[in-house]
Amino acid sequence: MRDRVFSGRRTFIRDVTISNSTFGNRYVSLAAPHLGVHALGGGIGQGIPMAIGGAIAGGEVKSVALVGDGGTQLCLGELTTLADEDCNLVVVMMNDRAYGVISNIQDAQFEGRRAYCRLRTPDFGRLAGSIGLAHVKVDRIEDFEAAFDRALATPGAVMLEVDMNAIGPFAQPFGGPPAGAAGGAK
Ligand SMILES: Cc1ncc(C[n+]2csc(CCOP(=O)(O)OP(=O)(O)O)c2C)c(N)n1
Ligand SMILES: [Mg+2]
Repeated sequence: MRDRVFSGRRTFIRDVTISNSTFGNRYVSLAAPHLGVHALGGGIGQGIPMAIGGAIAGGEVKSVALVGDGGTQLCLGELTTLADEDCNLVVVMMNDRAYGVISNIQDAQFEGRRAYCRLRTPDFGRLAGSIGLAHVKVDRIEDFEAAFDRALATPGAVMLEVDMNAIGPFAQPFGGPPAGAAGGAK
Protein backbone atom coordinates (compact mmCIF):
# COMPACT_ATOMS: atom_id res chain seq x y z
CA MET A 1 0.00 0.00 0.00
CA ARG A 2 2.82 2.36 0.88
CA ASP A 3 4.48 1.97 -2.51
CA ARG A 4 1.28 2.00 -4.57
CA VAL A 5 -0.06 5.16 -2.92
CA PHE A 6 3.21 7.06 -3.24
CA SER A 7 4.34 6.01 -6.71
CA GLY A 8 0.82 6.31 -8.13
CA ARG A 9 0.45 9.85 -6.73
CA ARG A 10 -2.87 8.71 -5.32
CA THR A 11 -5.14 10.59 -2.98
CA PHE A 12 -5.10 8.65 0.31
CA ILE A 13 -8.18 9.07 2.49
CA ARG A 14 -8.34 7.73 6.05
CA ASP A 15 -10.87 7.26 8.81
CA VAL A 16 -10.01 6.84 12.51
CA THR A 17 -9.04 3.18 12.91
CA ILE A 18 -6.38 0.86 14.31
CA SER A 19 -4.95 0.44 10.82
CA ASN A 20 -4.53 4.18 10.34
CA SER A 21 -3.23 4.90 13.84
CA THR A 22 -0.61 2.17 13.48
CA PHE A 23 0.48 2.36 9.84
CA GLY A 24 -1.85 4.33 7.55
CA ASN A 25 -1.10 7.73 9.08
CA ARG A 26 2.57 6.99 9.71
CA TYR A 27 4.01 4.57 7.19
CA VAL A 28 2.25 5.35 3.92
CA SER A 29 4.03 8.20 2.17
CA LEU A 30 2.17 10.80 0.17
CA ALA A 31 3.48 12.16 -3.12
CA ALA A 32 2.22 15.66 -2.18
CA PRO A 33 0.62 17.13 0.96
CA HIS A 34 -2.77 17.77 -0.67
CA LEU A 35 -3.09 14.03 -1.45
CA GLY A 36 -3.63 13.17 2.23
CA VAL A 37 -7.21 13.45 3.52
CA HIS A 38 -8.06 12.81 7.17
CA ALA A 39 -10.59 14.25 9.63
CA LEU A 40 -8.66 16.63 11.88
CA GLY A 41 -11.18 16.28 14.70
CA GLY A 42 -10.80 12.50 14.82
CA GLY A 43 -14.48 11.59 14.48
CA ILE A 44 -15.12 8.21 12.88
CA GLY A 45 -17.41 7.85 9.86
CA GLN A 46 -15.93 10.60 7.75
CA GLY A 47 -13.71 8.30 5.70
CA ILE A 48 -16.31 7.20 3.15
CA PRO A 49 -17.80 10.68 2.53
CA MET A 50 -14.32 12.22 2.26
CA ALA A 51 -13.35 9.39 -0.10
CA ILE A 52 -16.13 10.39 -2.50
CA GLY A 53 -14.73 13.94 -2.68
CA GLY A 54 -11.13 12.74 -2.76
CA ALA A 55 -11.82 10.31 -5.58
CA ILE A 56 -13.68 12.90 -7.64
CA ALA A 57 -10.80 15.36 -7.10
CA GLY A 58 -8.33 12.60 -8.04
CA GLY A 59 -9.91 12.22 -11.46
CA GLU A 60 -8.29 9.54 -13.63
CA VAL A 61 -5.86 8.53 -10.88
CA LYS A 62 -7.49 5.93 -8.69
CA SER A 63 -7.68 7.01 -5.06
CA VAL A 64 -7.25 4.76 -2.02
CA ALA A 65 -9.24 4.93 1.21
CA LEU A 66 -8.35 3.03 4.38
CA VAL A 67 -11.31 2.60 6.73
CA GLY A 68 -12.77 0.28 9.38
CA ASP A 69 -16.03 -1.61 9.58
CA GLY A 70 -17.37 0.62 12.37
CA GLY A 71 -16.77 3.87 10.51
CA THR A 72 -18.11 2.36 7.28
CA GLN A 73 -21.27 1.15 8.97
CA LEU A 74 -22.19 4.77 9.70
CA CYS A 75 -22.24 5.53 5.98
CA LEU A 76 -24.97 3.59 4.20
CA GLY A 77 -26.10 6.65 2.26
CA GLU A 78 -22.57 7.61 1.30
CA LEU A 79 -21.82 4.05 0.16
CA THR A 80 -24.74 4.21 -2.24
CA THR A 81 -23.49 7.58 -3.52
CA LEU A 82 -20.02 6.12 -3.96
CA ALA A 83 -21.49 3.27 -6.02
CA ASP A 84 -23.90 5.55 -7.86
CA GLU A 85 -21.13 7.93 -8.91
CA ASP A 86 -18.83 4.94 -9.58
CA CYS A 87 -16.04 6.85 -7.85
CA ASN A 88 -12.55 5.97 -9.07
CA LEU A 89 -11.49 4.49 -5.76
CA VAL A 90 -10.39 1.42 -3.83
CA VAL A 91 -11.87 1.35 -0.34
CA VAL A 92 -9.70 -0.92 1.81
CA MET A 93 -12.01 -1.84 4.68
CA MET A 94 -10.39 -3.56 7.65
CA ASN A 95 -13.19 -5.60 9.21
CA ASP A 96 -12.73 -6.89 12.76
CA ARG A 97 -16.47 -6.66 13.53
CA ALA A 98 -15.58 -4.26 16.34
CA TYR A 99 -14.67 -0.79 17.40
CA GLY A 100 -11.16 -2.19 17.62
CA VAL A 101 -9.55 0.97 19.02
CA ILE A 102 -12.11 0.94 21.83
CA SER A 103 -11.57 -2.78 22.54
CA ASN A 104 -7.86 -2.14 22.89
CA ILE A 105 -8.36 0.87 25.17
CA GLN A 106 -10.66 -1.21 27.37
CA ASP A 107 -8.09 -4.01 27.49
CA ALA A 108 -5.32 -1.58 28.40
CA GLN A 109 -7.20 0.49 30.96
CA PHE A 110 -10.11 -1.61 32.24
CA GLU A 111 -8.52 -5.03 32.72
CA GLY A 112 -10.11 -6.33 29.52
CA ARG A 113 -13.68 -5.56 30.56
CA ARG A 114 -15.23 -4.82 27.20
CA ALA A 115 -18.52 -3.03 26.66
CA TYR A 116 -20.26 -1.83 23.51
CA CYS A 117 -17.29 -2.40 21.25
CA ARG A 118 -18.31 -5.63 19.50
CA LEU A 119 -20.33 -4.71 16.41
CA ARG A 120 -23.14 -6.34 14.51
CA THR A 121 -21.74 -5.14 11.20
CA PRO A 122 -23.49 -6.17 8.00
CA ASP A 123 -22.26 -8.77 5.53
CA PHE A 124 -20.42 -6.17 3.45
CA GLY A 125 -20.21 -8.49 0.42
CA ARG A 126 -23.98 -8.80 0.27
CA LEU A 127 -24.45 -5.11 1.06
CA ALA A 128 -22.06 -4.12 -1.73
CA GLY A 129 -23.75 -6.59 -4.11
CA SER A 130 -27.14 -5.11 -3.35
CA ILE A 131 -26.03 -1.59 -4.34
CA GLY A 132 -23.88 -2.56 -7.32
CA LEU A 133 -20.53 -1.90 -5.65
CA ALA A 134 -17.71 -4.24 -6.65
CA HIS A 135 -16.44 -6.15 -3.60
CA VAL A 136 -13.58 -8.54 -2.90
CA LYS A 137 -12.56 -10.09 0.38
CA VAL A 138 -9.13 -11.12 1.56
CA ASP A 139 -8.61 -13.35 4.58
CA ARG A 140 -4.88 -14.07 4.31
CA ILE A 141 -2.11 -11.46 4.41
CA GLU A 142 -0.34 -13.21 1.52
CA ASP A 143 -3.32 -12.56 -0.74
CA PHE A 144 -3.54 -8.81 -0.08
CA GLU A 145 -0.96 -7.51 -2.54
CA ALA A 146 -2.43 -9.26 -5.60
CA ALA A 147 -5.98 -8.39 -4.58
CA PHE A 148 -5.00 -4.75 -4.06
CA ASP A 149 -3.33 -4.60 -7.48
CA ARG A 150 -6.39 -6.15 -9.12
CA ALA A 151 -8.62 -3.64 -7.35
CA LEU A 152 -6.40 -0.75 -8.48
CA ALA A 153 -6.69 -2.03 -12.06
CA THR A 154 -10.48 -2.34 -11.87
CA PRO A 155 -12.35 0.67 -13.26
CA GLY A 156 -14.57 2.60 -10.86
CA ALA A 157 -15.31 1.87 -7.22
CA VAL A 158 -14.16 -1.30 -5.46
CA MET A 159 -14.46 -2.31 -1.82
CA LEU A 160 -11.55 -4.51 -0.77
CA GLU A 161 -12.52 -6.03 2.56
CA VAL A 162 -9.82 -7.46 4.80
CA ASP A 163 -11.09 -10.04 7.31
CA MET A 164 -9.01 -9.04 10.32
CA ASN A 165 -10.53 -11.74 12.53
CA ALA A 166 -9.26 -14.41 10.12
CA ILE A 167 -5.84 -12.73 9.92
CA GLY A 168 -5.45 -12.33 13.68
CA PRO A 169 -4.36 -9.57 16.05
CA PHE A 170 -1.76 -6.88 15.37
CA ALA A 171 1.70 -7.71 16.75
CA GLN A 172 1.29 -4.74 19.08
CA PRO A 173 -2.18 -3.54 20.10
CA PHE A 174 -3.00 0.12 19.55
CA GLY A 175 -4.64 1.26 22.79
CA GLY A 176 -5.10 4.97 22.17
CA PRO A 177 -2.74 7.84 21.47
CA PRO A 178 0.58 7.66 23.35
CA ALA A 179 0.14 11.21 24.62
CA GLY A 180 -2.65 9.92 26.83
CA ALA A 181 -5.59 11.60 25.11
CA ALA A 182 -7.56 8.44 25.87
CA GLY A 183 -6.85 8.90 29.56
CA GLY A 184 -4.23 6.18 29.88
CA ALA A 185 -1.03 8.18 30.40
CA LYS A 186 1.00 6.75 33.26
C1 LIG B 1 -18.05 10.11 16.09
C2 LIG B 1 -17.11 9.28 16.91
N1 LIG B 1 -17.61 8.38 17.78
C3 LIG B 1 -16.76 7.62 18.51
C4 LIG B 1 -15.41 7.75 18.39
C5 LIG B 1 -14.46 6.90 19.21
N2 LIG B 1 -13.78 5.95 18.35
C6 LIG B 1 -12.50 6.13 17.96
S1 LIG B 1 -11.92 4.88 17.03
C7 LIG B 1 -13.39 4.07 17.11
C8 LIG B 1 -13.56 2.71 16.49
C9 LIG B 1 -13.73 2.73 14.99
O1 LIG B 1 -14.08 1.42 14.57
P1 LIG B 1 -13.66 0.89 13.15
O2 LIG B 1 -14.02 1.86 12.10
O3 LIG B 1 -14.23 -0.48 12.98
O4 LIG B 1 -12.07 0.83 13.22
P2 LIG B 1 -11.18 -0.13 14.19
O5 LIG B 1 -10.98 0.65 15.47
O6 LIG B 1 -11.92 -1.40 14.42
O7 LIG B 1 -9.89 -0.32 13.46
C10 LIG B 1 -14.33 4.78 17.89
C11 LIG B 1 -15.72 4.34 18.17
C12 LIG B 1 -14.92 8.71 17.48
N3 LIG B 1 -13.61 8.89 17.30
N4 LIG B 1 -15.79 9.45 16.73
MG1 LIG C 1 -13.38 -2.32 13.36
